[in-house]
Amino acid sequence: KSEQFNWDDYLKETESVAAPLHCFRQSRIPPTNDFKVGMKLEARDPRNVTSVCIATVIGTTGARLRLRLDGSDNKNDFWRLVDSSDIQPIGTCEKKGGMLQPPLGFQMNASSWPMFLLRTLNGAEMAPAAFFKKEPPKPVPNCFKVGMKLEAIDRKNPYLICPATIGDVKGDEVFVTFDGWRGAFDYWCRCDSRDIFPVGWCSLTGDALQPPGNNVSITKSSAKIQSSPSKVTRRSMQSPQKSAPVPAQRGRKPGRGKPPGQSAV
Ligand code: MLY
Repeated sequence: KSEQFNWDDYLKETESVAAPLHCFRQSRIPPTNDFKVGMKLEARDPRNVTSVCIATVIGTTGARLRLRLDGSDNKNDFWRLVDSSDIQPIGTCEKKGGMLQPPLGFQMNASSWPMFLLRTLNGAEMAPAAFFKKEPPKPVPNCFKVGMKLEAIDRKNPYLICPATIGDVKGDEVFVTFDGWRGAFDYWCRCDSRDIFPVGWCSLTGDALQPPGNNVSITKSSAKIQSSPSKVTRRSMQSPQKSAPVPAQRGRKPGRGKPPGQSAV
């Protein structure tokens, strides 16, 4: 039996088409990932994007790196493509006349930063410049259409790449809906976002593509009722799921349960 997710079958089942390659800001052939765990590089702090910090490669997955900022905790890891403009070889910042900054939430006294920086770089294995690939050019204009299929990063669980459908298009933005997840993980992003990939991306990079959520039938309807008045209406129209993935985040009271983004798989 073929329990494994297969795009060809799935596109037929859902009578849908894959978004064309040229819609995406991704290279046609995914860049090779030569990075090794433990290597250091410079990375823009995702929580404070004006800062360039030192990061360590914690893991690699497909064309992406799992990164942790030196001096930060282990609760704020983030993932970047090897051709992301958010990462660069060590020394780049200084060459450009900039200064390396402590990460947001630097665990030590701010005054210890200069010494921390020296120590963290001393004897470190620095990722060679050749490992960093040039970011692909922006696709213009937005050529996504409602109903097109793609692979997208689950922003609440950013290590996951999942089958998704374009639910709406507005100007340079697209609404990414996650197949079988009843709207709980959907988001708007720019059409040139690095978080969305063409169908087949994961099989090229060797990344594990998540299967759609339980209620796959919803995918068809969500693609067809794209112009429904609101997300709330659409959600209430859907039948309950066997194992509800997660309550809608916006209705969540703070201090109860797991914070968004920390939910276990
Ligand atoms: N088990 C977690 C993660 C769900 C992931 C959903 N993605 C794949 C769209 C949860 O239910 O919150």
